[in-house]
Amino acid sequence: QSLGRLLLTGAAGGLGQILRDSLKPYARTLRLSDIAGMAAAGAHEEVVPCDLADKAAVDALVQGCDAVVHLGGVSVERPFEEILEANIKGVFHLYEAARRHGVRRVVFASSNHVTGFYRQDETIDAGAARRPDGYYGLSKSYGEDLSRFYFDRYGIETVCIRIGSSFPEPRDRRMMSTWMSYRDLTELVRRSLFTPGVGHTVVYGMSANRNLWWNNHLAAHLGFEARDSSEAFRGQVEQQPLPAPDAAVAVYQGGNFVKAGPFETL
Ligand code: NAI
Ligand code: 15L
Repeated sequence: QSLGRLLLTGAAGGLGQILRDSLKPYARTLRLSDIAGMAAAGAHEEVVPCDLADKAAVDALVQGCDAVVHLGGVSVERPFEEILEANIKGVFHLYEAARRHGVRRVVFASSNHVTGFYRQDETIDAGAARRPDGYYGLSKSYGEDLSRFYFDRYGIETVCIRIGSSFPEPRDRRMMSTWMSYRDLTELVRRSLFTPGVGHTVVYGMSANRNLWWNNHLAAHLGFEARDSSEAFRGQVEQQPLPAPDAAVAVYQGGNFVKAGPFETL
């Protein structure tokens, strides 16, 4: 399976650099975009710098693309004003451009922080009420609602991947549950791009870790089965000191995001 032109936003970021490489087989042309500097275009690549907060620039960016993997935006908890520009206005600009230019499929990098206030002793599925753990989580929650609206109104299909923690290795005990390998992420993105009739799907992005907090039965139609597991890293992670039992990182699924801020921006 291969697309004509696939747009990857956030291409300069941690996951963008990985997917720039791993999604190569799935599109004749990859259009890569970010506000930060990117490596020069290679074969079958186009590099198009763009600020997601600039509506006209995003409109031009999306023109000519068959599908979008939307990773761009602020990826951690920050003052609302920053999140507003990159994430909230940014995702609106992206879907408006998708509507105007007839894009039929978007993969939206949502986040576990949409449900970060659930406790680590709870198991939830994508039907659970959202409990965002900050402005960042709220912006991803908005992106999920916005993409639902663009499906209901205009038929643009979206898979929202509530990514857990996608890094080379889990960094702490919490990530033993939330970790997603780059290989598993790539496969989930591939299925999100090519599975027919996804409509509007919300799926958690994690590897086949031992203690999972999320159940993906509502996204079974994607046919995704993780191949990696954080277990391979348990020995090294458990050399770290145990956090206090009442520390946010040990209690809440969203870890320390639940206590970031408040930000005094006045
Ligand atoms: P990252 O912070 O490394 O990459 C995000 C990219 O977006 C950056 O290169 C940044 O320059 C770009 N960006 C920020 N503001 C922008 C703007 N106004 N216009 C255009 N580009 C802008 O984050 P990472 O880890 O690569 O994550 C990618 C996506 O996946 C993000 O949307 C993040 O929220 C989401 N995600 C990532 C997780 C992870 O474990 N890595 C977990 C959950 C969600
Ligand atoms: C996220 O949403 C962030 O983008 C990423 O940097 C990690 O903090 C991840 O969640 C996590 O919860 O570990």
